[in-house]
Amino acid sequence: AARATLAVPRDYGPARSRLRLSIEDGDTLVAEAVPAPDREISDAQRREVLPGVRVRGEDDAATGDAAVDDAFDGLGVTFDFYWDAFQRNSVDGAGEPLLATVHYGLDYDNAFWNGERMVFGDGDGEIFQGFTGSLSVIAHELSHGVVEASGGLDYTGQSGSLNESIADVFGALAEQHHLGQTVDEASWLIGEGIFTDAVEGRALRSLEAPGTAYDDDVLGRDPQPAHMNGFVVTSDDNGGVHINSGIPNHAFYLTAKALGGHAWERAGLIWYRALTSGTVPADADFATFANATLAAATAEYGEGSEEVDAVRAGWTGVGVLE
Ligand code: ASN
Ligand code: ZN
Repeated sequence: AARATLAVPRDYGPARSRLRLSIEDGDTLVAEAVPAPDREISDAQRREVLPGVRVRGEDDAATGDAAVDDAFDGLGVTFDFYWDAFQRNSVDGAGEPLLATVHYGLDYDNAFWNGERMVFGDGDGEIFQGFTGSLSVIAHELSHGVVEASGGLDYTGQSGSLNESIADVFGALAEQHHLGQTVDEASWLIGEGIFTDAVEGRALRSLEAPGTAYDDDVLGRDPQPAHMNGFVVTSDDNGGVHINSGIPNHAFYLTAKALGGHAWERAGLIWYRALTSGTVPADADFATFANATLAAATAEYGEGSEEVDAVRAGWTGVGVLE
């Protein structure tokens, strides 16, 4: 006889993000309820006013406006990634609607999460094209919401760099998951394709080789370090949150490469478990988060496992742990 269960499969994270409805016949999984996203895209019509005009809801057909439709599709792909990889249902783990505004501002060269929604500029057309053109950027912004819902990381100094890095890690993983890429096939880039052809650069950031994503007359050189010996002390950019994120980004890359295969399955799961463990304070520094990933790897895979070794080697490789 078939049996329906509402199971809590893991002993981490907020309970509401772990509920999973399945129907089993003996040991056979007959059916499983997979949650669906609830997306709403608004158009700021090139003004810096939020939320703008609602232009597409979950049940609406494509609009023909690339920014609207790319945002809609990118949010769906990111939603599917979080569910498939971590059984997380949306930003808050409880099916929170995914809200985005596109065509924000005039020649606006950025995208951001404002605590409630994702916001995307069109770019100035000289340096940047529209920010919805990159799945890793869309997934990065949504992941800022996941970080916030997991207790948050203060957006300054090392905790701010961790916030940025975790958004990059899951931004990259959402793209890799969508494309079915292994660690060796992945680009490890954030924001590939959003520069115009006039810019000497591949992307905004590289987890594989921080500091090499661009080197351009106008933009300058990618300032990211890949090791603590290059840590940048600055008051710009909230204490260099988009600069020093290169260090934890590269620790993740080293961990994932050591494990091989699909990065979200083990390295990504460990980072996710650490983020949602409730043991990472909002003012965590790199070492605190590194130790949380070690604890998560130990809980998930056991002491002395290759996963624990890979995580430790990742953080020692960038000079965060000894
Ligand atoms: N695109 C940037 C980010 O999401 C915006 C910012 O500086 N917060 O990190
Ligand atoms: Zn960010």
